[in-house]
Amino acid sequence: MGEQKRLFFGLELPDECKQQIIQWRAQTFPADAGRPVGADSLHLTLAYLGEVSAAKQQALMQLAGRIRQPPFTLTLDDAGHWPRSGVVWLGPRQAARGLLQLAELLRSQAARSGCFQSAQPFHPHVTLLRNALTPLSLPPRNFHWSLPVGRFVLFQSHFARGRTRYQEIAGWTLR
Ligand code: 2AM
Repeated sequence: MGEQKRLFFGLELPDECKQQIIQWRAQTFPADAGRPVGADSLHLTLAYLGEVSAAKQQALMQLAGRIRQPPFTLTLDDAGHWPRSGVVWLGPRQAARGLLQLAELLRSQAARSGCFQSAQPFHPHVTLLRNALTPLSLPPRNFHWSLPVGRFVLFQSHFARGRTRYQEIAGWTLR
């Protein structure tokens, strides 16, 4: 078997929004609350694919290229803490129908192509902190980002020198 890559479909966030989020995070959570995700790594995962062969990647990219769906708006107006996984996140209180449809389609295509898919329902989120294992008080929900989404991306996750980096390897326009 050839080399496998760790891949996932997701949404990139605009640079300006990433900068605003990291400023808000610094003002909102104490420095020892967890390990902050770097601005360049903030994203929203639509479908995690795990370790994927080159042949499976090609098949998944072909299916992604056939998706026809209009753009939608991603709202980030909720925050939460999952103490078991140590994740502090931002997400929508109510996910846009387009976001749910796109994730559902990518997740079902991935499952049919033989990628393991968790039985857990899709919970759209942008991970802000990792290793946040102790109880944390969440901020009042007085924040709101509203982001037009016209594109989704296939990312590769690289782990090197103790750091995870996400690299865009392909992208598709919503239309
Ligand atoms: P997380 O931010 O909640 O940890 C790259 O690792 C991306 O894929 C991250 O956004 C991560 O979500 C998500 N991810 C990693 N492993 C996963 C899994 N087993 N199931 C679903 N999503 C996963």
